[in-house]
Amino acid sequence: KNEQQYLNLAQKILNEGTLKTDRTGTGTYSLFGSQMRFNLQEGFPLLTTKKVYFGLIKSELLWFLRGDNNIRFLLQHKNHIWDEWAFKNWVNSDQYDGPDMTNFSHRAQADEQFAAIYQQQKEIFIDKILNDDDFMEAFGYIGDVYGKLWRRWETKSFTADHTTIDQVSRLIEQIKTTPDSRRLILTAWNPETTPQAPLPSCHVLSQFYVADGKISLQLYQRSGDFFLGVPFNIASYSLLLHMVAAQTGYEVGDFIHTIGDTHIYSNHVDQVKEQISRPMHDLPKLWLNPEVKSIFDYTMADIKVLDYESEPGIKAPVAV
Ligand code: UFP
Repeated sequence: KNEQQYLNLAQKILNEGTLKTDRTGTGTYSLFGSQMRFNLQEGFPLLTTKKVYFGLIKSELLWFLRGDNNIRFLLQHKNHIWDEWAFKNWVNSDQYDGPDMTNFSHRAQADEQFAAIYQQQKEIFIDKILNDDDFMEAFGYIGDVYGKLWRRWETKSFTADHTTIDQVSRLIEQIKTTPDSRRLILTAWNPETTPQAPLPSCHVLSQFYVADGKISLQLYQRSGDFFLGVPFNIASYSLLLHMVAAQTGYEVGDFIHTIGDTHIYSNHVDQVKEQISRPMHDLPKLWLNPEVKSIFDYTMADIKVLDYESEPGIKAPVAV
């Protein structure tokens, strides 16, 4: 079963991972270089050993495909997965004059009183991003990552003529015209600008491959939070592959997930053990509205997961 690979790799990280310090100060069990292969013909790999919120995956992918890198669209879809990263822009700026937010993520986990103050500031922030255009322009962007790089990569001559490259359109065109190509690449790492983003892209490179009437995708992810991030990432790129397949006339093949630093945070170990001990259900199916004629025209209602049965969600603190 597809999901078994995820559970096996989780167990392997716990057994063989090196206990390592990390940027967030949390500590992780980490392996370098891992791979899972999901045959999408066997079902859509939305994990069933815990509930994974597919709505968040959909709205985030639609946001990338819009070429958007401002969190307003996500907030309009009640998606809060990128809030902390944009919030950082604001509290580190000279326009912020609220209570001290230094190291907000750690302090909110350790101190209830601070957590309430932080929550209040976050709500102010969200409200302003949604309703104040100048504020949204000043603090809503998350830098040169996915959306921006996928659809609006700035060329060498950008400063003079504003020319950008739409990698996704080119990719779809290339798949249609030269399916045998070994250059079907989508990159999300610009060495000039990405390192300065509040969260530099985790999904650095995607490569597509066509054979036997099927299209496959391999993702290279530089860093994977195995418990919280990776289940989302598997579903997100599997969804992208389904969309690309639908728009180029191929069946779906494999989603191959290659991860560099593959880690379990030390404060997720109990949750991972709990998940490994749970029974699996059959994987759900993905439905895409067949009327949609361009990869850029999907809306939330055009994408559905059918027959999703899962064990309940498992809570765990996010390392920021
Ligand atoms: N992370 C993921 N998947 C994502 C994403 C982030 O696993 O899609 F955006 C995790 C990986 C890591 C942290 O634990 O977020 C990013 O930290 P760093 O930039 O130090 O790798």
